[in-house]
Amino acid sequence: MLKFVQSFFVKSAVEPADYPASAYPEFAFAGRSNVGKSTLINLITDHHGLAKTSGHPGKTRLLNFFLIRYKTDESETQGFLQLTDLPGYGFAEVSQNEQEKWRKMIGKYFEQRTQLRSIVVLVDIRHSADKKDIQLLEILRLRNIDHCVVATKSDKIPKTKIVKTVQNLAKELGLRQEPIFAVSALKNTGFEALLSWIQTKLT
Ligand SMILES: Nc1nc2c(ncn2[C@@H]2O[C@H](COP(=O)(O)OP(=O)(O)O)[C@@H](O)[C@H]2O)c(=O)[nH]1
Ligand SMILES: [Mg+2]
Repeated sequence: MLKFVQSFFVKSAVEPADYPASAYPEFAFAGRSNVGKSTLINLITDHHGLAKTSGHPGKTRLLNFFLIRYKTDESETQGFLQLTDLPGYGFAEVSQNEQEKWRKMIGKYFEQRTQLRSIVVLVDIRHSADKKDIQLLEILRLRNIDHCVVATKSDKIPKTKIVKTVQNLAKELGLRQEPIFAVSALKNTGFEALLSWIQTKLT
């Protein structure tokens, strides 16, 4: 099992020239504002307050980079990886201009971040697939960028409905081989699958 031993906030950036120079394998978290990106990063790193969770959705407009020291218990190997908290999308009050800026920032990141191993796309388990999520997944498929989907807030629906809901979401989102994991930050469940999936991308 992959364990995150230590985690640090490195920096925020918009332009590629300002990204951290390190070349560690990187995993980025994307999704609508308020879907639970920062919460998920805090949970898997077991570092409360590492990524800023906010009651003001849509406020974070930067790429936030985190450095993680990890261990795996099987082989006692350790190393470093990076996580990126991508700015959320899909807020109605955000202007065309802001949306365009977001698209450019993300586009450059996908294009230029060569150590990017995979994108974790978060969707809220309570909602059926929305246009913005589908668009992002289309971009990832078109650019051949590895990705998976995490359905957040699984504590908000009855346990018995989780499997079926996740299957429906996968269909609506047009997933093919990509896995989809249901997680709950409140109940602290579902993370093992995501972590082992990240682990497979490290070597
Ligand atoms: N019930 C529940 N609430 C969650 C979960 N994950 C996140 N939240 C809440 O959703 C809100 C937005 O989370 P945040 O991580 O800031 O979302 P972000 O904008 O995507 O980074 C916060 O109030 C979190 O406490 C979850 O698994 N279950
Ligand atoms: Mg956030």
